[in-house]
Amino acid sequence: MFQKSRHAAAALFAMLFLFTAAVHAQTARLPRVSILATGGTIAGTGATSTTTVGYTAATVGVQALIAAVPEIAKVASISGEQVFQIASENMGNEHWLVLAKRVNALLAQPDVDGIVITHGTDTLEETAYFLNLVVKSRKPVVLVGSMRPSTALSADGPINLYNAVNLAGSPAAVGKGVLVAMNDQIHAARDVTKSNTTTADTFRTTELGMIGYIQGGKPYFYREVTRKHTADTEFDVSRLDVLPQVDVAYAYANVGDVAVKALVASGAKGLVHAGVGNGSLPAKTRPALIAAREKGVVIVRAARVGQGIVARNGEANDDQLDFVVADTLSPQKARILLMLALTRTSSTREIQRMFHTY
Ligand code: DAS
Repeated sequence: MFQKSRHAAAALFAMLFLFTAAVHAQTARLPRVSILATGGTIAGTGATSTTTVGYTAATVGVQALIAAVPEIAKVASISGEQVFQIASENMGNEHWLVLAKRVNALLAQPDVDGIVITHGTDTLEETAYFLNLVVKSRKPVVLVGSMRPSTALSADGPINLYNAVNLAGSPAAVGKGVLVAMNDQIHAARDVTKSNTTTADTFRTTELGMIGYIQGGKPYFYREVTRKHTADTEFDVSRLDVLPQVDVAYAYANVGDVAVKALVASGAKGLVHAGVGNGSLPAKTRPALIAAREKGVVIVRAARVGQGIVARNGEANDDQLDFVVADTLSPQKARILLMLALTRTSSTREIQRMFHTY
């Protein structure tokens, strides 16, 4: 009898030891973050330390970016991949499809806790929103860039990258959607925009507000987005090799219909009109937009102003014209949502639902 109880006690002790060791390993384990590099200023180099414009973007490789910030190794277990090496003004639909598929493949791996994407700042907000609509995971995906090249005095890339890795590895960032980490701030992909040509504080979410800060490497969240994203998305690009052509026509005083007609003639399946004010349609442009709609092109009324809701049936009778309104999305982001919407439907009723959902 005594022999049996000794064995039971030993077994219990062994189980307790293994459990404690497992808990310790889990809590001691650094988060596993994959860094996907695409180019941009964060990978840029200038001729001198004071060259903050007129430098060359997309020259430094992902391993060099990681090696330049050895502190990263203390906060995360890192892997790095060079997906592209481009200035982001050259980012295209084909790049987005490659990137999205790679992100989803990595996030499906149990040994990946989060992803950082280093990216040029010019179209960073667009890539972030595209991924916000097609990533099929609640794990953090963080986009980061810099406004000064790696060779510059007070280059902002290293601290931005350090912050982004901390954020991507943080449980607090899970389920928040695709995030942009720049200048110690956390922005949601849907509403952030690049607001200044050259300053380090260029990324702003002017009226709807950024959602948190990163201070001392730690993220602090103060709000959450209300629109659907990532794991709740209805869009799936896993089997797509091409996206429908959707373009943007910009309005201004004295504008005519040349751009609209040319874009439709080039094969646009959707057209975002970046209207003045509340998405107003200039009289010289309106007939061409109506003709495009009659040809089956889906028209989205957006506004060039940058903030506010484009009111349905406000500056135009959208019900009668069978147009869609962009809600608060910028023209460049409305283009992204319309592209993805057209991979699922041509129904303007359904597309308008999508613009009120994402
Ligand atoms: N040309 C810019 C780009 O690649 C450089 C940058 O700001 O990242 O977006």
